[in-house]
Amino acid sequence: MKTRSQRLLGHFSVCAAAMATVATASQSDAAVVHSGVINVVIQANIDGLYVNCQTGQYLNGPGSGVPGWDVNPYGTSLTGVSLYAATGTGYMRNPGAGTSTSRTNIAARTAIGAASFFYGSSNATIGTLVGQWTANSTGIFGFKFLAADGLTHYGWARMSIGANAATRTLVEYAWNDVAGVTINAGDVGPPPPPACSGDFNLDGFRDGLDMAVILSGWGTASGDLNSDGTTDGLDMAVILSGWGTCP
Ligand SMILES: [Ca+2]
Ligand SMILES: [Ca+2]
Repeated sequence: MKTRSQRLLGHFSVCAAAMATVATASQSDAAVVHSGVINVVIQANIDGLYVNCQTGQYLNGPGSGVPGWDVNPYGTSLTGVSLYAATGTGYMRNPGAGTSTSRTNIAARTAIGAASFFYGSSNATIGTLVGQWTANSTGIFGFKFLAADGLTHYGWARMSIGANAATRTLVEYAWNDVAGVTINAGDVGPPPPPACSGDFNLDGFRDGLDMAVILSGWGTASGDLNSDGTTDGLDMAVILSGWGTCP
């Protein structure tokens, strides 16, 4: 159980603050917003780690340090990590587990959305049953939360468990910035745009130095830019079409 003051630090009271905060999480053009790999230790006490998915802010407690927080793993147990829920937030039950307990460890690509079952405050328990967590391994929990738009959004977080549940790390998380739309566990959105294709020596230019790599690799895969397995005029064309300074 958390203290009364912590309970009052729910999401609604700080929505305005969240809306006024400049987003710092990396965001692609698509709907999935990914934190990147953050690997932040979740402290083992009654506060734990508070995360505001939308602003990208996270901090080991108290919750007053993270306005509008959405996700809060905490606790001192060696056998399970407690997950505390703000108003409108919930943690997903593993769809393969029974309905009697809040099993949170879900497989990669599991759909997290309106059809999922969510608990409020929940528990990530170490054990051998479906949906439980394993020491010295990494798992995913799905969640929903109210974003600054006041609507339900779905997300996932990857948590690494050490020798016991009191040793744990939040590895990364992602959420769907389109309200009500499913996100799949582990989905980080589309890959970043390719680096300056053809800049073999990474000097920021596509020029004769890179063309030399094409020529020296001619007929082999070593200068292959279009992924057809060989180096030829098609790869030369990639460099010529982007000749000069990389964008
Ligand atoms: Ca170059
Ligand atoms: Ca090629």
